Amino acid sequence: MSTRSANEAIADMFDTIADVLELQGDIPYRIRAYRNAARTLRDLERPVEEVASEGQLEALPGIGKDLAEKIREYLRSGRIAKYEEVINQVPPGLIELLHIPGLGPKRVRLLHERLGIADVEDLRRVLDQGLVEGLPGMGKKTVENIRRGLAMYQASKERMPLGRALPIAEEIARQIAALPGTSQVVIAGSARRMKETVGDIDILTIAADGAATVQAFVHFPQVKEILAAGDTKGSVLLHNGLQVDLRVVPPESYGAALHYFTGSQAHNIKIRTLARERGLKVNEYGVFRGEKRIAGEREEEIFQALGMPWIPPELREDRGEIEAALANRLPRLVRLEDIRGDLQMHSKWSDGANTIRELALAARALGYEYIAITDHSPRVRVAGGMSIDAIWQRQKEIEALNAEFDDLHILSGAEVDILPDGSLDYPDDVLAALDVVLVSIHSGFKMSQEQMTERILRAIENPYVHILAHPTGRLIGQREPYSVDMEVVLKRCAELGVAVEINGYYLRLDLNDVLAHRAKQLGCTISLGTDAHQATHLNMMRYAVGMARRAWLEPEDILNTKPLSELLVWLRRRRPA
Ligand code: DGT
Ligand code: CA
Ligand code: CA
Ligand code: ZN
Repeated sequence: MSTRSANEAIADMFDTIADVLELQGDIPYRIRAYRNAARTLRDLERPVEEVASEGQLEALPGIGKDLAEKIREYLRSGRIAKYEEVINQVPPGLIELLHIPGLGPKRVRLLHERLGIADVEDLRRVLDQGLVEGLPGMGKKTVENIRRGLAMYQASKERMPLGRALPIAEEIARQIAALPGTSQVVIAGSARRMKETVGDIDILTIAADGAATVQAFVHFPQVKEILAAGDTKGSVLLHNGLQVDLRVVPPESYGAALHYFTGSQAHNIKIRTLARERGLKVNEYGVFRGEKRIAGEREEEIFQALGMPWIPPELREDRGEIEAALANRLPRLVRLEDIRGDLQMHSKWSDGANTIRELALAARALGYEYIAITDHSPRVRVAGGMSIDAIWQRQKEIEALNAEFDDLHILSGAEVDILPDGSLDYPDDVLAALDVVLVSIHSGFKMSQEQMTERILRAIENPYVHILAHPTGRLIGQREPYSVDMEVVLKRCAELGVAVEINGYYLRLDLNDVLAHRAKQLGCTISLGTDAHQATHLNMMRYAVGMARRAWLEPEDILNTKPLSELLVWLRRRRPA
């Protein structure tokens, strides 16, 4: 049995081929083909073997004849000749260097040729010795950027984005649930709190035979290394680098253990202090008065014993949730079921992999009432931005689909680039013809805070703008937010009635929880969008909702909890008559 899914193994090989081609300065479209195929395989929700056996590989987005043949080669032989050929052409450490923010292939090649660096260790050394500054194109600022990129890269190796870790954890949890004698398998820790990145995964279960359950767990095919294996606890490192801890807990303290291992640590500490003030003791076995256990079986009882209602995990960060619970003032948090549509996605008209019809069918399957198709504007050239002519053609396609579907309404939208001077990438008469206008920044990140703030303020002043998308531009583990005064921007959005986005794409999660909470306080409306570039990405709405819940948001705070009729009114509200 293979230790990893073929989907993941092939995706990794395609990515590595792309990396090497990039280092060798190959043609961009060839590099992009491998990257797109890798993304398709990672997002594919069933085994690629199945697709291959149905003869449907070529029907997958971004998989042509040549790449399909490479996939079949792997499924036949466990190898891809092209992969083996290219990895022998460069030192492996050089490929890793490509993943450091601020270091493109050109710079890696330069550092390799001039300073002989071959891996991350070498890079750190030459940076510390001041050898990089002064090389062609390596000014003080660039070097500082590389230094920050290296720090971010190292931090990101220790924490995995939630959107990568959670599906892996859920698969492991399913496997544990399928073992004989297990029940109530649950993912606790930061993943249950929907934190944007996780250090490791914590799983709890009840089991008839603890030792046997732990043994089965540490021998799952995904496991690379066993870190610990006892009667009630197992800890493993998976091939993909994620650590998973399993704890077998007795039924009578299941609720207490779930509360304890959900954390956060800060929340736990505050709960324990509060308990002590009331003459109680709380630990992972229960709530105790003296020697007597007064609660422990269900999580709800733990809170009840302390005189408060159950607190949703996403709030448990010691950010005022315990005080709110004691005062019976917890928010009625938004749930995934409250979301009636998705307000950011890309179709084949720009850089999406699916047609509008395919996106619409996927959205219907999710039970949505509406979606906004928000293809890029022309300036975002890497994303195949839409010409004005293309907008009119796309409009016809949308009208036809709207005539065909009576249970889903497709809004014609665009994600319009904010140019460096704050003007927009389409003229007003084009914006006026769109149902939904998102604006966002895709280039020219390096400005002073003052300039960037001015740029965004000017953009949202335009009366056709509805939503400020991925407002800070950060990419988790890859790119810091650009420098911008969000306090000023959010205030102005609230005044103008421009919504701000929580982008649910797992590497963005932008606004994050803290900023989204501030946006609510300032009176902003929040829009949730997945920024899907293929239909399967629509499932990432759960991460947007997770961020919203961590921000204490209620259904009323969110634009796309509105029924279609109300949404349409909202969209027309700011427009000139
Ligand atoms: P992570 O893994 O870094 O993303 O964050 P968590 O919150 O999952 O932390 P982790 O895995 O170290 O521990 C899981 C939970 O167990 C944590 O949220 C709270 C609880 N816990 C672990 N160690 C301690 C501790 O020393 N004191 C307290 N009060 N709680 C702890
Ligand atoms: Ca954890
Ligand atoms: Ca842990
Ligand atoms: Zn975008």
